[in-house]
Amino acid sequence: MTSDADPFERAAALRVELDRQAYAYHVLDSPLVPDAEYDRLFRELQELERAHPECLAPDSPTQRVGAAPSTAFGSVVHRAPMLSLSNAFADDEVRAFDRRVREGLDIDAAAVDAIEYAVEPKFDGLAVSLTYVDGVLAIGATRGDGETGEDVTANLRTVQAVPLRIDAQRARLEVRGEVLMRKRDFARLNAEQRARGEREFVNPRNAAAGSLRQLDTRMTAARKLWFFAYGVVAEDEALPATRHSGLMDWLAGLRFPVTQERARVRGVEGLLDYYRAIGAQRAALPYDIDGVVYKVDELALQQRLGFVSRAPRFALAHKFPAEEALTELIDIEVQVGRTGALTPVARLKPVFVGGVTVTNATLHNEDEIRRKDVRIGDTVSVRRAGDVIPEVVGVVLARRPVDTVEFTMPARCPVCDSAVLRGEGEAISRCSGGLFCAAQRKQALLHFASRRAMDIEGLGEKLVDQLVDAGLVHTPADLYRLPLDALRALERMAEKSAGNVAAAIAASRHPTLARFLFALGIRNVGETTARDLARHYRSLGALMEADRESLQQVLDVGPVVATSIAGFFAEAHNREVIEALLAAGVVPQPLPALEDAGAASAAGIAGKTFVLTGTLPGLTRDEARASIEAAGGKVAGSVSKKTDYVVAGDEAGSKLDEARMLGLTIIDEAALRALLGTSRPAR
Ligand code: JCF
Repeated sequence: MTSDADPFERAAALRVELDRQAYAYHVLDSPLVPDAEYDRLFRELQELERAHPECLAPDSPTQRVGAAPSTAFGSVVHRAPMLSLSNAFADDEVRAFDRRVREGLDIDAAAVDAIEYAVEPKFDGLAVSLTYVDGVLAIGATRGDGETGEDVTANLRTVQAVPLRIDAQRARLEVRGEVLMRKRDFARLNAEQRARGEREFVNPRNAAAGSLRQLDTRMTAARKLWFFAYGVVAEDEALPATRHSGLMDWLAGLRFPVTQERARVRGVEGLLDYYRAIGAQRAALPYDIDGVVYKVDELALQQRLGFVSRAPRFALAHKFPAEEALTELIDIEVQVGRTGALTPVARLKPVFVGGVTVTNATLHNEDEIRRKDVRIGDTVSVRRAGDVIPEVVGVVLARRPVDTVEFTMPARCPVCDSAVLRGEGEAISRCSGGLFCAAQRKQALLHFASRRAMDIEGLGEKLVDQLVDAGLVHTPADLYRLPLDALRALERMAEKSAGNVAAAIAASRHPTLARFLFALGIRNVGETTARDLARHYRSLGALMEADRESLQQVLDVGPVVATSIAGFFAEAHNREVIEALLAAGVVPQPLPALEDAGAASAAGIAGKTFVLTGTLPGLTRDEARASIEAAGGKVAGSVSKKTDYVVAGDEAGSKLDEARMLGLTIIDEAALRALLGTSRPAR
């Protein structure tokens, strides 16, 4: 919308737009824009009407509290209006609130901690009223416009957290609270919607609203909704408490769900401390909240303070910064992650969201971009919740310019120019550059050096970062050509540890073929597959020449694994790295077959006592026994304190339980094979 010099025209345009958005939100349960965008336009209209009272119109959206009730449900006229709360965003507004409260109660200005407040999270759901007559839930209603709501009694009866009957000795009780959908149930619902090819909900609140307002209450019942009580309407009968917090305790005693996060604090500093504490917990809470609510705790004081127009003077909603905002998507770039995954990232016109200025947001993958129909040049909705990476959640199609550009995943890695591959049925595209790709280098080096691969002690994350950032190491082969001086020169590298690392690198020159293959970091080749490949091909050269058909002869290697192995060795960069490793003196040793494990002088096994229990996936009991004995170990029939290892397979029974009781070392087949296949003692 363009800004217009004529306030009448601008106000009219804002009303049309706000009505359109409100209809989509309240009646269709399908918002067009984030709440913050609606609020922004709403405030603009409010300010315009304040500055130019001649523009004010009785049909302005500013003149009502909520939306018109939809016609699908019967209506309920609230006995006492369902009010809204005054909002605050900044600390200063909270200070002003506390000051007004104290002034309104004629409290000495110096008594800053005079007021005790009941505080709780502000649930991001929809407000409802529950009326119990003679202890039985008789009427359940939405807030509607505050005066008249929808009769959703039958729907609310399906909500498990709402008591249908209460043990209160009163003719009539009206409890108010919030219906919401917990995050976990929301995620599950959307996954189901997606699987059925149906529309997903934008957020838990809209899902809750859509679920509660189902004409078929079986639909409501199928969606898991939750309820929190936060108030009691004072009627003829005296209230059983003198404080708000006491009322909440009473409601809890009647089995109404009340939040665990509620508290009582003193003074404005208490309010602000609570705000920050809940803000820090926000992402971890099982339900969405959009701020915190402060209420003067003492009911008598609440009554003295009274109301301003539509909101109580004794309460305040202190809102968190909006987690969603609109901005322009300037470009889509592709980032290469540490595992080679290519992630499309949106470059955005800077926007303040979730309390920070955001300029990049993830688009996850190619399919997500298609599904959301995001194009370069679009106005998009960006979400940043907690410390989670900001993401593009959707497009405002109504604002799409004519010249948007669609995104295509590049065919070659933007970092290393290797081919980009995307497996059938997979969402993620990956760079096939492996060890060669700079973006993957650090992770690949760490994996290469890890204990179960080349086992280079001391080559951890910090050192790898330094080596790569200094341009000293591009591929694992470079490790074996590192001058000691270069290591010494690195920051915080003491003389002794530089020597230790150099020694560890040198000592890793004779890995088993299996460890070497595992260290290469071929996708889908874990320790077990690496060992099976080593046993099958016996030499690196033979494996490198193997085609997909031959590879599938290997135990447990199917088409997917065969493709990734063949693909890895087909990439010229990977062959170069391997050649460089060999040239640098790295000589993989063929894995000794199980039957000649004894020849490997298995120090991890000689003299040790083993107990076998359960079914091992790839070895019979006799094979395992023979291999252990060939390596100088003993196999016992029962577990005792003298047992060194319990080898547990599937459906291991009481021996495993005993082993746990005795705190013995329990290993699986892979670990047994590792012991058999290495000449080093187990650690
Ligand atoms: O979300 C809440 N915790 C909450 C919302 C608590 C309240 O006491 C409220 C509310 C919304 C309106 N009171 C009103 C009047």
